[in-house]
Amino acid sequence: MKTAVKSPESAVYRRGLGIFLTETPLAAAPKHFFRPLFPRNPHFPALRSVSLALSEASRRKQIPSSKLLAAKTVKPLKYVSDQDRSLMPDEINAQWAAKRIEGFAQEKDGKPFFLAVGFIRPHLPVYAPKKYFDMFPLGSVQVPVIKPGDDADCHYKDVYNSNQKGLRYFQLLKQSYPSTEAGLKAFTQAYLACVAFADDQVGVIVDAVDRSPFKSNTIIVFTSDHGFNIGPKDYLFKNAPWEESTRVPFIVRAPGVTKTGGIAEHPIALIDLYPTLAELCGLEGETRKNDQGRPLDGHSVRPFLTDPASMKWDGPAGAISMIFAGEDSKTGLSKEDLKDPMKQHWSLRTARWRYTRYNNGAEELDDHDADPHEWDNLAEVSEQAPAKADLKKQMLELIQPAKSEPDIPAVK
Ligand SMILES: [Ca+2]
Repeated sequence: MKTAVKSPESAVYRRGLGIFLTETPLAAAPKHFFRPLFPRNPHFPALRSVSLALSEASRRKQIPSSKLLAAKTVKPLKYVSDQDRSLMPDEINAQWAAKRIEGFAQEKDGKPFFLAVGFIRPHLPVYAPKKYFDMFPLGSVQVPVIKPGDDADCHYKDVYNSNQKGLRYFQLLKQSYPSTEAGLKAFTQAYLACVAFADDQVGVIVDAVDRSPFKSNTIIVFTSDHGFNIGPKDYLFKNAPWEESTRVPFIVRAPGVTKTGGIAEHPIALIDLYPTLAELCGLEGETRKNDQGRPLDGHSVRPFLTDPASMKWDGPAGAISMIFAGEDSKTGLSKEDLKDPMKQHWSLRTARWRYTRYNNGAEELDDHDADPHEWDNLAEVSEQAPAKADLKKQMLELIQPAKSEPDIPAVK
């Protein structure tokens, strides 16, 4: 098949709002540095053409391409060798944050600070400098445990068409390598390389905190907005309701509160981050800016930080994830439907169960005590009907907005 995307002569990758273009021809850079995700598929060239990337940036920022170039938000990438090259976006972010922490120390004004630092990797495309690929030789890479035909009792394909990214990417990966396992190995190696690369960047910031006067009074939280499904259920992407896609790291270092190495088992959700930080920092009072705001949701996870073995807290028994139904949907959603929480797909994870409910009413029920890979959908097993009904009730309580909310006057 032919593609409209021409084989690029320059390499491109995103840097937050900006974009790098290479000065060197693609062949001059090591292939692992700009690794093609689907090497045998022309629809996924390793690197998109400059004009395509520029037009995308232009569309996103709503600025003409010529202005982007003139404003130098698009910069050439220098690559001579791994030792002599432009920094990658995440490296720039990490170094910026480390410098900022040094700056806070020099200010000596005694004011507390909040610093949020985002990293792109291991987001697609899974590019990282070669040394991180070398840490995971292909022969040593373990791919996820996959049961053939596992997707047969799932309902994802009932609500999404085959063009949906996770379904499409898995098929493309299969087509791009001599075998599915070879494709999954290559992808997993790249994913691990990106995780190791991101881990190093986190280290740059943690080291900066530890060198600073803030070491013993700074809370560090490391988390992510989603996981990634690498192959199980013939799916390769985020945006799936299953364990690997909905699970995120949630690592907290809170001096005087957490102990090194503690692992809590109770499910929590990212909505709990804000109340947790507020409690740890002793912040009280109104959280709304004006009358349009709503009371703060979520619950502090402090009970699990002080005692990881605890299963008791003020929050719910399960964590919910919403999967946006709008992209490549088979279920015919209107523009209004896309804004309606009840028209999306939802998944609830408790300590034992995962209960998933699609917007067409189809259900999946997984018993993690017996089936950690979520291979057997028990939603139609009659003995599990009471458990399923209870999980559905818990899910609806978490999704549906409260009928009435306390009338708290907002701070002006
Ligand atoms: Ca299955």
